[in-house]
Formats: sequence, structure tokens, C-alpha cells
Amino acid sequence: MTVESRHRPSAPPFAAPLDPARYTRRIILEPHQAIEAVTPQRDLFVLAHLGIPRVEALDWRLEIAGLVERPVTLTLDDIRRLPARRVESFHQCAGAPRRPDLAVHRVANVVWSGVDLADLLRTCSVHADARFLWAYGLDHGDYDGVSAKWYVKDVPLTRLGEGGVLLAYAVNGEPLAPEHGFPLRLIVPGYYGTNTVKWLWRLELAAGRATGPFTTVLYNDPDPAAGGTRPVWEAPPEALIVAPAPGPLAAAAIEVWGWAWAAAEIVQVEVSVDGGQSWSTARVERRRQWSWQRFAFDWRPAGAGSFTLAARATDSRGAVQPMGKARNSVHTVKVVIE
Ligand SMILES: Nc1nc2c(c(=O)[nH]1)N[C@H]1C(S)=C(S)[C@@H](COP(=O)(O)O)O[C@H]1N2
Ligand SMILES: [Mo]
Repeated sequence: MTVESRHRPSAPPFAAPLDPARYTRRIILEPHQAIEAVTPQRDLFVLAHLGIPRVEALDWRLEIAGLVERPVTLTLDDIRRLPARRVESFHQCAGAPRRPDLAVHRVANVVWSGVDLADLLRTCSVHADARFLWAYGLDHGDYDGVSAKWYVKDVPLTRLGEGGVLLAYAVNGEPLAPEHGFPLRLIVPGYYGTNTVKWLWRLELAAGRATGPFTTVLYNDPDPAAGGTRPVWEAPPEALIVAPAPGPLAAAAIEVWGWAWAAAEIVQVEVSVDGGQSWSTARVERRRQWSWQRFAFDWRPAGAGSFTLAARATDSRGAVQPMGKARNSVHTVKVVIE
């Protein structure tokens, strides 16, 4: 294998037709329906920018190349024979790639199974000058005015050093469905979903950031403090109100509850029943690995009327959710006490 072909792959050595060959989005659960602590695979949202590749397990191969001493090509059986790891993590879509001012509240929580990528990479001997992992999906084509040879995302190797980064072949103990990345996807717990590359066929170790549209013109949010833009990688704190659902309610003792999550553990959730003018501290469960955390607040409405409930999370780094104009803006729910 030449250096040129290691750095400029043209195609995987097997067929993976796209069906459908276009942007596909399926939103299954509304926030008030996200009741289960672990979201069943059939209830996960589906997000595919370019289409859904259909893969024959026996034909499929994963190559690991670029700045490594020993490039390898693995079959699915090779990967399944490696020690299996489980990681519970929130799974969140960042929303529109070019709309950092819009919160979509699209989140789930699942248990991924797969192999530890840092362990696997040690067997390839990564060069000292490598700084990023580039992950290639089998999907390709046009999206929002850009053309992609492949769906490629990148992860700094420092994140791999923090643990939990998987090549996952199962979710909640079930094989990945085609739309969720069969046969193998990258999982970066704590990062937004856009980085969890589905339908992997190539991993490349590189000195710089990936050069495709999904890491350059898309998914980079303005950040003057960071000198221009910031990749949409780690998820900042966010809380979602599950109950009560929007609409009419009887005037009784009401538990306002939901889920909160971030790349770092959530240490505080506050609930407001007056649209964010005043706040009370809610109870918050500890997290398991990178799971979302349940919060709850007991509310006794003083009387009938319309109320805007809101929940605001703070993480262990001290970051707090903004009220508006952010991917993680505060979620509000309007209820009417009858
Ligand atoms: N190859 C590939 N991986 C991808 C995407 C994609 O379009 N192609 N979409 C990403 C985005 S934006 C999200 S939110 C998650 C969604 O994962 P899910 O559809 O399994 O819920 O997959 C990510 N991985
Ligand atoms: Mo997404």
C-alpha cells in the first residue's frame, strides 16, 4: 500500500448502495414522551444527511490507516472477537449544522456495546505527530449546498485518552439497525451526535482537522473567544422537561421532572414555573458513565391559570444554560391549571 493511497482513499473494497439516497430524518419522540431512562432503539430519532448505506456484513471491512506504524483491515468477526465494552451515554442531535442559535431538544439515552477504540489503536502504533482521528462513513453526496465524497468527522486524540470512545456494533444489546449505522459506528460519549459516525469504513490518523464539508463549512459554531469558530464537539449542559406535558392540568401536587446531561456531569438543575423569572433547585440523580440524569421538583400550584415551566442545568465546570439563541437554550413547557 502506498502512502498516497493511505492518505487519499478512493473507495471501500465493497458495495454499499444508498437507500434512500437522500437526507433522511425521523423524529419519533416528543420531549414529554421520553419517559424511559434507556431509550429503545425503535424510538431513537434518525438523522442521515446523505442517505442510508445498505451493507452486507460478510463483505464489509474497516481500514485503519494514515499516521500509524501498522495499518490494518478488519472484518466484522475480527471486531466482534475483541473484548466487548458497554457505555451508557446520552445521544443528542445538535440540530441544524449552520444554526447555533436554534435548540431542537432532540435527545435520547442508550447503552452502546462495542470495542474500545483507544485499545485498538494501540495495536496499530499511532505516530507521535498524529493529533486527530478522522472517521469515514459510507454515505456520500450533496447536502445543504455542499458536496461530500464521504461523511467524514474528526475527534481530537486527547478525547480518546479520556476513555469511553467505542466502535459500536450494538445498542441496548441489539445489533444496530441499518438506519442507526449497521454494522459499525463511532461513539464519542459527551459529544454531540453529529460526531458519532455511522456506517464506518475507514479510520485515519492525521496531524490536522478533517478537510471535508462536515468539519469545515458545517458544524463549526461562531466563537470569538476561541479565535473564530469552535467545532460542534462536546455538548454543553441542557435539561429537558418530560412531565408535565404541555396543555391542561388538574390543580394538584405536580412533579416537574425530566432529564439533564452534558459532556461533564450535571451538578444542579433549577426549575421555574414563571417563565424564568424565579428559580428553585430540583433534586438531581448522579450520572452513570455519560448517562442523562433525572431531575425532579415538587410543585404545588397556588391556583388556576397559565404557567410557563422551565428547567436550567449547570455542569461541574460551572457552565449554565442560556435562556435563548443557543443549541442548548432552556426548554419551556406551557401548562394551564384548571
Ligand atoms: N455516516 C453518518 N453518520 C452520522 C450522520 C450522517 O449523516 N452520516 N448523522 C449524524 C447526526 S447529525 C446525528 S444526530 C446522529 C444520529 O444518529 P441516529 O440516527 O442513529 O440517532 O448520527 C450522526 N452520524
Ligand atoms: Mo444531528
